[in-house]
Amino acid sequence: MPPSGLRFGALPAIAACLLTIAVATARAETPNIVIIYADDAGYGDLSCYGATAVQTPNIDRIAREGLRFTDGHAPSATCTPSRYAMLTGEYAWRRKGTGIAKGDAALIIDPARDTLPSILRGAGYRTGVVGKWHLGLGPEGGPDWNGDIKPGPREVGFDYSFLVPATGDRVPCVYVEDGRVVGLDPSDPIHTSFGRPIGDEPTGKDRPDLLRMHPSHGHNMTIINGISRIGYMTGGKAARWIDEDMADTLTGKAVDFIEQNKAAPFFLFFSYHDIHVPRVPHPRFVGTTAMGPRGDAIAQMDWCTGQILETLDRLHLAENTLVIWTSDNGPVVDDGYRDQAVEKLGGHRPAGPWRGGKYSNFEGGTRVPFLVRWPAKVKAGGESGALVCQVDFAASFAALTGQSLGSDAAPDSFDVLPALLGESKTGRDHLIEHAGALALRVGDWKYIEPGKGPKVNANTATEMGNDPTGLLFKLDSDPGETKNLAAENPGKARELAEKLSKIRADGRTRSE
Ligand code: NG6
Ligand code: CA
Repeated sequence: MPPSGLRFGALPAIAACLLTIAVATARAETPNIVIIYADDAGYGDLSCYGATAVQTPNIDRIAREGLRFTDGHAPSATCTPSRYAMLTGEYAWRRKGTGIAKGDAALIIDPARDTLPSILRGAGYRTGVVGKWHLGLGPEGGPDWNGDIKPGPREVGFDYSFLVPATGDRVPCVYVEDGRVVGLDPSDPIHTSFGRPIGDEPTGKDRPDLLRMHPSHGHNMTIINGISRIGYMTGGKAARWIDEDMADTLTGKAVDFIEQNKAAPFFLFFSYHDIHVPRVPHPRFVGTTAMGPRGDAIAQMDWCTGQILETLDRLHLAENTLVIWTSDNGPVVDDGYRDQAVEKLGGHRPAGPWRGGKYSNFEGGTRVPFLVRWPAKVKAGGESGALVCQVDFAASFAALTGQSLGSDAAPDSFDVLPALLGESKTGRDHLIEHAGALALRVGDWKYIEPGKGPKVNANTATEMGNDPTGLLFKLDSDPGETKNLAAENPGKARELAEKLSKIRADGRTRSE
């Protein structure tokens, strides 16, 4: 064949290719994306989901101006695995070492893999994370708090980071900005231990007289700011945070990030400490609810949300900013401090209509508040029953911004963008919920695999959903998971158990 024939023969393929690129580009959009990620906020903790004992007008505004999901999920019933799954698009239970991270854990995300921020960075976004991290920092062996702390957020796709490194109740109680402890005096280096005690600072165990908030379980090690924590810490005195100021500090950094990046498309992962323990809101929120510190922390969290919305308004960015408001796991009332959360709960139901809460295989473990607002695209005031999960953000936002995912990337993330934008009532066709055991949701059915452990967590009083032979529920007729149908419907239980085994063995659920 003459060379010219070859060229002409290739033309249709080239044209098809160009067309595909054109279509992809035409579809690609780059709104700013802000994920507001609450810690331990339950489905029933917001007034837009039915709470009456506390009002959340700013968060409610997101619901009013956007879309409110009733079957939106965190990937897991605790923090570290949920965050891991949201940022990587991979279910955390597939990876060892993704359980609740110690305060000195090494970075648990492999920097070689694609992540939600790296995908968006590839689409031209400036990416930032402000707030609770709890995904480990530093190389194997853990971080050197006194040097350059890496790998960390930068290595997994964030241009900017300002972190609570682990949790509010774990040492070290310092902020880490772009890999350095903020305000560290080099002559007072930081050391931490999660095993043997170190240093001679008082602990909650030995000096309860020094405490202004007492532990109910655990949390009896080094006392920082009058509150004993998980883990021992020495040094870093000038760098230690004041719990009361944390919400203001983090909100200030989040607002700065938006202001500094208003010209580019930006992705901000704003990860609250609220309403995790220790609940120590700023004095201006103390007593604003009748529920004690847990209710007051909800009020504070709502104020923080308002600051973000006001910033978007002030900078005329609201119209083309996609705001998601959700939580890393379900609610817990007593999570280790005697802070009156139990005594003052009254009729408030933190998990709303769902059974269980944080740590639990029941719906309360992962079914969380889930709001999406994007005025340019999403109709205001909608409600959606589509099954969606934070693990889907990677594939969905890749699709939104015209990025293609490698076959190894985000293996459990589905493109549910039409559901997230309210264009479709259908989200995923199935979902794995993860607590102690795994549960599989398909349609109205939910199967919880056999699980060891107590039926009720003795510390937190959470109903765990553990059962030695497994549980089967039909959520349309029994949303509260009260009637185990496994014995009367063994065929369905077996079918779902087999599907769950296959999902586990396959190592991925996204096929393309
Ligand atoms: C638990 C802590 C709990 C909380 C949780 C992590 C004890 C007894 N309990 O081990 O207080 O810190 O870890 O919460 O120490 S999460 O939201 O970050 O997953
Ligand atoms: Ca949490």
